[in-house]
Amino acid sequence: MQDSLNKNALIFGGASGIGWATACALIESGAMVTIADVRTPSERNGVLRPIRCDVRDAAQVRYAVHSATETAPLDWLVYSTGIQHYGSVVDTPVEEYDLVQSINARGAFLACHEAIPRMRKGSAIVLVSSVQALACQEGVAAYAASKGTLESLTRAIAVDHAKDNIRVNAVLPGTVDTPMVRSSAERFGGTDGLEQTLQQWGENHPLGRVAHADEIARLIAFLLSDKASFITGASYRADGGLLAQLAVRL
Ligand code: BMA
Repeated sequence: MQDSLNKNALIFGGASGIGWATACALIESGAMVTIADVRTPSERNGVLRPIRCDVRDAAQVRYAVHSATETAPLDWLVYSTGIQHYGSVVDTPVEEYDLVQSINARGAFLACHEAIPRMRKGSAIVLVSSVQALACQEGVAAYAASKGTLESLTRAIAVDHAKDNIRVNAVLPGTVDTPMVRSSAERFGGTDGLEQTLQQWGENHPLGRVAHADEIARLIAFLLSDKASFITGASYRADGGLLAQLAVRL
């Protein structure tokens, strides 16, 4: 990807899962990558800069954006920070709803709020939403609502900042093999049943398996790149066919 040489990228939630896979893909294509996360990535890489950032705190988000843009404006912003809590509207304590919204959705608002004034013309943003923004399982009220917010935020930013030539798109993954999904699988399948639970969840997808994080990262890298120069305000499902399928069997 020749057009990514020396691009300045900032990835919120870049220490693991889809964010980490995206960091690796962008670094491989020649970008400089800053990761803003509460955790530090387990692997090190020379061109990767980790910054500790709790996205619930506006001052920490501002610091992360300012640090990433000290020497150059931003070309690429990815928001991949996310947690998943389970419960219906009735079961979910309001504090838990606020926590999920704050990390999954309000943090994306803060990141864009700080970053957009520091982005070049021709730059791009990807927000990592979920298929659960469009259709959902039982018992994920807070998570589904937060992912829906990301999808509509994507369109709002795309419309407002088209004049600045900043593109914004949402990626909606199905089930992906990430620490977040593994901890859900452990919760529902127990440690012993973790792999089996992941396999069962994979079988819900027409392609018959869960995704690898780098399959989502490749879509994110494409949407950031100039190859996607006429794509903005769009939502891309990468879900192994999950939402294409009705639950009706012959
Ligand atoms: C993701 C997560 C996963 C889930 C998948 C498909 O966003 O919620 O736990 O398996 O959507 O519903």
